[in-house]
Amino acid sequence: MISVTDKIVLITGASSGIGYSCGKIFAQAGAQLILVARRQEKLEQLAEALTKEFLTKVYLLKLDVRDRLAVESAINSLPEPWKDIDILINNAGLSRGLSKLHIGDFQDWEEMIDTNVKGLLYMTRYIVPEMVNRGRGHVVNIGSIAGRGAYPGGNVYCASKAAVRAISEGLKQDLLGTPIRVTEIQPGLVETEFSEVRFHGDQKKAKNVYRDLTPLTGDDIADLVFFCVTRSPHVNISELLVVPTDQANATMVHRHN
Ligand code: NDP
Ligand code: 8X3
Repeated sequence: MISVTDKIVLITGASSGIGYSCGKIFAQAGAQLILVARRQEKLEQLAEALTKEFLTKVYLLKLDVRDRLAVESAINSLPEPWKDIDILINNAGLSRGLSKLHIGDFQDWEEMIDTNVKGLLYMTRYIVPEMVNRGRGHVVNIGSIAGRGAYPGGNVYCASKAAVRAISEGLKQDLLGTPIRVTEIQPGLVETEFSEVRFHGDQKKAKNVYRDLTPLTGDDIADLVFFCVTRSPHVNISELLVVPTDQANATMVHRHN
């Protein structure tokens, strides 16, 4: 196992769910964190908690990953000690709606593609060249079980996560010959703000997704991210599918009544 003490870890989507949990586990292990999201106050709350509990050095970036110029400027203007990003966790993402494709909402589509695909590409494009120059780094992309096959109403979200899968595979190929590692994690059902966002704030619909089953938690996924990045440098975990015991695939779940 390799240590992440004093490593610089940039986490997108750190204001909630899986990204928030990643912040906690890396802070506990002594890493320094660049926390990225649009909701500054949520980032501040996490930063305050981590600083208090683990004396973590934290740099906050209020950033919309869909905005290429903002991403470019934010990464290029990181102060000196923060420029050397060792681990990039491309986690920011969302689903919007569960409509049939032929009656889908254009804005929902734009939001998913711009965030899940283009945002991930922008972060990668602006950060990985320096990893290559320094000869060290690890990129962890949060894909989804949805990227392995579509499910009814999932259409564009599934397509965006299939893109994350292809981008991760392609990045690994393109970085072959460098020591940079690439991992894609593909979770099934994780109870976070994800379903609330998908259903535009409808908490009842969101709760129903996890009804009578035991979903994964953000901490479960953070634990796997941490596992992947702390393997020996010659070990690259390329993809990792993880589902709750109560889930077999994107459409088959076991509910306890
Ligand atoms: P949450 O909704 O809890 O967290 C999503 C995070 O992404 C938030 O911190 C949000 O922050 C951030 N985010 C969204 N859009 C942007 C943006 N344009 N720019 C910057 N940050 C953004 O959901 P999860 O933690 O569940 O989701 C994290 C990732 O995991 C996503 O990529 C999701 O697709 C994936 N995933 C989730 C699963 C699940 O069942 N929950 C299963 C498989 C994959 P803010 O709103 O403050 O910007
Ligand atoms: C999130 C999991 O099955 O809701 O990516 O698409 S699922």
